[in-house]
Amino acid sequence: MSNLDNIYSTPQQTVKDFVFDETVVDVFPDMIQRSVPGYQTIISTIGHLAQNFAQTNSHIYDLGCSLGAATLAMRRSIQAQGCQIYAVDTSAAMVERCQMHLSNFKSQIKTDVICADAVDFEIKNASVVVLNFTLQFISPDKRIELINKIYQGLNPGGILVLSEKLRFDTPAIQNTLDELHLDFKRAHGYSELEIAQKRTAIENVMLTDTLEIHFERFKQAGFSQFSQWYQCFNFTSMLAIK
Ligand code: GEK
Repeated sequence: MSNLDNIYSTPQQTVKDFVFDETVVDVFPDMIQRSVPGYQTIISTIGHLAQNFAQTNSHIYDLGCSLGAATLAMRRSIQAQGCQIYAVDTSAAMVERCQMHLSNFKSQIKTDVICADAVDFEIKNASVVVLNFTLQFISPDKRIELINKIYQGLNPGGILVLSEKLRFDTPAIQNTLDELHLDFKRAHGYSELEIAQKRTAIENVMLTDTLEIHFERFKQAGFSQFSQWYQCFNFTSMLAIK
């Protein structure tokens, strides 16, 4: 059982920028399930895709792993022999809890949980790379560098799974999908105060791109085969195959 997210339930004099610290780690599973439509579907599909695309003796990367939900799903489903998973996150609090969490589940697949910036982390001999709601927290000017590096580090036939919250250029679509997302959060018990304070906390920290920008970046990096495989409101998951 995870702790309930009530971080923004009481009025705060000044709402500070959101950080992935100890307080967030404590409530993270509850927070992400109640905030991201389709999160569980995306996690289990990442497991399924890893089962289909993991190559023998290759590396699997979960960049921005948080508590390791995608890593766990992949460890459960990969059957290819000799795979090594690297779960990477910049938050020391996340990495520590992720290590504890993963150690509760037995697996044949070697897994290293590492506190590092995905932008600086070496990617090589990769068959599966996951950026599950991480790229939106990376500085926009570093994003192309990261996607380039992933493309270069992927083996032929390897995949990148990229899940993101989307921004839309058309105001009516932006407002409608945003409102549907807010209704999703209300339906999961978040109050107007919690929604408003979280919005203030995250607005300088999570900078979303349009679908067109993501696709353009894939192309620039060298991917010629990519698509969304999932969208619910303003949340999507994309698949790019080298
Ligand atoms: C999940 N993937 O449950 N390098 C590595 N990690 C980073 C970086 C960076 N430059 N910047 C931020 N992070 C997870 C959910 S959460 C999404 C991912 C969310 C990390 C950050 O510390 C946090 O743990 C994670 O990316 C984003 O499948 O909270 O909306």
